[in-house]
Amino acid sequence: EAGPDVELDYYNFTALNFPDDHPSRDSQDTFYIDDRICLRTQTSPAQVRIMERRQPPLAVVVPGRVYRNEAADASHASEFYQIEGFCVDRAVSLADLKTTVHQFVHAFFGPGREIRFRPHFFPFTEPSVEVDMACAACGGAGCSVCGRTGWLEIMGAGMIHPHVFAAAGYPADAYTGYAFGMGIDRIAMLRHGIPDIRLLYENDLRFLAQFRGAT
Ligand code: 2U9
Repeated sequence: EAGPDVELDYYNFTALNFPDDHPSRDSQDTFYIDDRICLRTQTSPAQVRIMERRQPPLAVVVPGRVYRNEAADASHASEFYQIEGFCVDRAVSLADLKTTVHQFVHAFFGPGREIRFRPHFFPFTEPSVEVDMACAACGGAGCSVCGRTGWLEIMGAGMIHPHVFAAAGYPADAYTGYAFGMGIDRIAMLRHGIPDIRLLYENDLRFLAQFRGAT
């Protein structure tokens, strides 16, 4: 599924339980068209729109372009891609989230890759976690690729906040759901050893030729 790149700040922030004074609402971080309309900073607003239209059980992924008003460097671009997924039903648990993430990591990065959940905070999930996978360059011992930690951050995730269900019009306490989000660019960089995100956007054929036939 997809949603609009140009979003109401209601879907991008308010329905996702961001407080009115949250720093990411600032025009230093978000591109505004006018005082109600912005370029989406994540794909989650599309998922709120899906929940408004459809009742659980739901299992949906939303890939798409997102926008951030911040300086570009080797790991940040003002436009990049995310893929977010969510699953809502009666009795969906954090264990279901962990199993799903584990299966993704094994399929995409190879079997036997360890993952860990670190506690984190997002307005739209509670509890929230960041997910790390063991660094393949050093096998977890610590090296320059993983900043000596042995771990690489690959996504954020958590259990959907009850305020988000309320914004979508779901009855209180009827459902639970997990959600996850990752930067596609970052995941591709880790998989292919790409050192600078900007290489993905320059369309230099000498860079692109190495991916001929790649999956
Ligand atoms: C709904 C409710 C909750 C999606 C989620 C993240 C955590 C997350 C970042 C990863 C790197 C954005 O590209 S990034 O900067 N995303 O950490 N996203 S949970 O949560 C949702 C989605 C939809 C209705």
